[in-house]
Amino acid sequence: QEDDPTYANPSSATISLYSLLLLLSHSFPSMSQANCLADQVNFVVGSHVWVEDPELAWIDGEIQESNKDEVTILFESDTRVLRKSANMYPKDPEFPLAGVEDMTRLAYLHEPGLLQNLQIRYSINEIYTYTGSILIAVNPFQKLPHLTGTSTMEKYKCAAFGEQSPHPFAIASSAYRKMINEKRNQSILVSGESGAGKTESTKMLMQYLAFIGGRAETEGRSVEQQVLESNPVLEAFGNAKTVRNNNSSRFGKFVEIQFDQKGRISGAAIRTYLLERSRVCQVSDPERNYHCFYMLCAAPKEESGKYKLGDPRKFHYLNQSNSIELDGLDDSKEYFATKRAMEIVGISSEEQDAIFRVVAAILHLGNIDFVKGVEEVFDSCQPKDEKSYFHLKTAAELLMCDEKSLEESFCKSIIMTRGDTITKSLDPNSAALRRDSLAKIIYSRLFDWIMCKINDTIGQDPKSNSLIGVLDIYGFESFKTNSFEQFCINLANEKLQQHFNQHIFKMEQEEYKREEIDWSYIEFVDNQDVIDLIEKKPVGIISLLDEACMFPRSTHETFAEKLYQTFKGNKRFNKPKFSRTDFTIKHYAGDVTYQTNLFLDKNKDYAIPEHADILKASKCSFVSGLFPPLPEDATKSKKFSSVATQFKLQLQSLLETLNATEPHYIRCVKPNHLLKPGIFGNKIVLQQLRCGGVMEAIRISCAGYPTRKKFDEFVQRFSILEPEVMKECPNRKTACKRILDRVNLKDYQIGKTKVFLRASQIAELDACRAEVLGRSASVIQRKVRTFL
Ligand code: AD9
Ligand code: MG
Repeated sequence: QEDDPTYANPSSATISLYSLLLLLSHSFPSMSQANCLADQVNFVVGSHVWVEDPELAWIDGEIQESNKDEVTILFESDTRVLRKSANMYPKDPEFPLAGVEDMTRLAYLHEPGLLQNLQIRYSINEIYTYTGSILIAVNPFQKLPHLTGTSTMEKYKCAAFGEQSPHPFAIASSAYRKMINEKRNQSILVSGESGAGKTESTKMLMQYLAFIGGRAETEGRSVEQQVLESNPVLEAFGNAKTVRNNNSSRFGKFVEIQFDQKGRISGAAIRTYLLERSRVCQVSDPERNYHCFYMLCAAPKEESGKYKLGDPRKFHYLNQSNSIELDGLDDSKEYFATKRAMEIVGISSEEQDAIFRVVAAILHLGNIDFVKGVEEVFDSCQPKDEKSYFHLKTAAELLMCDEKSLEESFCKSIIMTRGDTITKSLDPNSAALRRDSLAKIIYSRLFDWIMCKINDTIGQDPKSNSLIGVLDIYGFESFKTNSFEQFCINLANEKLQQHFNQHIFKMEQEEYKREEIDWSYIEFVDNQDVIDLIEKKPVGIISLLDEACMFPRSTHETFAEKLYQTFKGNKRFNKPKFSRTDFTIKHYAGDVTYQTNLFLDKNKDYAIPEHADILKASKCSFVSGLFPPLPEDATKSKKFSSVATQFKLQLQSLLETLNATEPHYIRCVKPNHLLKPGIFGNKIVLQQLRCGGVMEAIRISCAGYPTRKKFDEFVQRFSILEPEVMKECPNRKTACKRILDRVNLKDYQIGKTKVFLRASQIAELDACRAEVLGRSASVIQRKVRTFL
């Protein structure tokens, strides 16, 4: 089963976005939007075409007959009669057997050609391919030794970009060289859907940068080693098994590596984004909670015993799922590896102990159940039984806080009114929710602490003025049900997409300038309107959400109602017909419908005051340090901290950083949902190329001159159209022009080294060529026959 049932298919929406993303200008009025992508088909009998197929995306066949409206096509499995208006593209008759390393070298730059190229290369374990300067990386789901290791890094160290096969090392090498030579900060943006290979690619980039920017071993424990070891530490606390990836990063990450005058790594700063908190308390089968919980349970008895841990199946936060052990992952080994990495990044053994105490305390908190209380009060509750009291006591001991107050903080709520406080008893359900919210806030503070600690240890180099940033961030998400997390993730993707489009657009212009041809015809409309819908102040979705969170009587229904009123008529916003609380956003990569029911809860980022007070008073300075006091004068709106607004600000600052760098892009692609090697699902890949902006990049290029051929290549392929051309024109450039004039092509351009052709022109040239070849073939046949 190749299709992921939970993944909505946004392809139809994507097609309608052709018109939104690119407006072709006046100079191209007759061409339909869809056509800009491809070269028109010449329905010549005997020519090969790609035909859209609902299951396989594209299949190729040969035209057998061509009538007024219909064509008969012979496929490998059958023959079909199709209307000429069906989606068809010409197939390159000269497609290289092993594919091409750079898609822009394909004669036909269209979806089926791109897919064919990636598939051919994947089948021979060439998982990396360029599209111009973008690297596409298709996850091999197996170790490929010919693509890793020091000897491979050595190869890229001395090679100019394009000299060696496509590879993340080539991207890192190019970024490093540009940083040194042009004194410009660089960034490498890695994106793709879950399990596509972002984190693995990021680690390769960091490994390569540590390799070229590292010190000799004799110089002692080095910054680069700490930078590399930050990965396993963050993975232990921020990664988990999900249905999509056994080692899924549940946070985004931007690592800024700083270099000194000599190009050696001198410091680093790590920023993380939006850790998924709900996972701490809620895991659905067959997923797992964060790796660190299982590691600690699997630690040697004397260690796990210290925290009163043991079999993970005994803990509610872990046993909601049956997935406990993972194939190929030894949690007890991971425990030691994580401790070693923690030591390298400067986390002392006392601090490690405190971290593990907090992790264990969270598991014990999860095992406190509540039942209705014996008090004669409406809605009261208390811990359920001996076992629950034991876990409450253990959690309090591990957190070094007062057990009784902890219990009360779950079972009672203190309501502040003007000058008065009222204590309200809670029902068992509410108590369990308060328990979970404590677990989540502690865990997220713990994760932030670890990140800050790593940053402190590695240290920033104040003198550094050159850096390379590496971004490993979740790709566009569209599931059957989408909540607040998908909303934030997709906002990040909209912003990065805008950045990407602007960059690709600029690169195109630069190529045209280099070749000294006219580029004034491309107009480009971006996705600013979606970004405005989400984050514009004072009436973007985030502002309205924050407002709803601050207003005590708001519910998700009133929030949704407010959205419907405010964005009625907004062409990026829709209210689904049969829902009163969902809303749909028309994203660049497709429509996504969000369920608002948990939006308000998930957006609130504060510890319940009773919880904060208890933990602030902890005898363990590590625990109390996780809850610093709020400034006295903090107003209500300052006290209210919104996850979405924080994320929006983080994204703003990330984009400011990125805008001051020269970007490089790696688009990771997951070829199948079975996480197995050797399976390449056309539809799955295509959808990711669309969501990842690869199709957009190509569309931008199609708006101009998608086919570029070096003079040499052009003459080689088409001199048959003007056989004497080489004799008469010693200059290749004039030879190209002669050939083009001969077939009467208009509107092409000749640059300094290449011929630039419009979208359908290569097909016209090929048709002429096929005709000439056909004619000469029949002449030969005739001659042979006469001879016989
Ligand atoms: V997520 O959004 O964090 O859930 P990623 O980061 O995109 O996702 P990851 O890098 O973790 O995916 O890759 C998933 C799995 O694919 C890895 O655990 C490896 O088993 C496998 N993988 C990915 N890239 C490579 C590679 N270059 N070589 C071998 C790979 N295996
Ligand atoms: Mg990852």
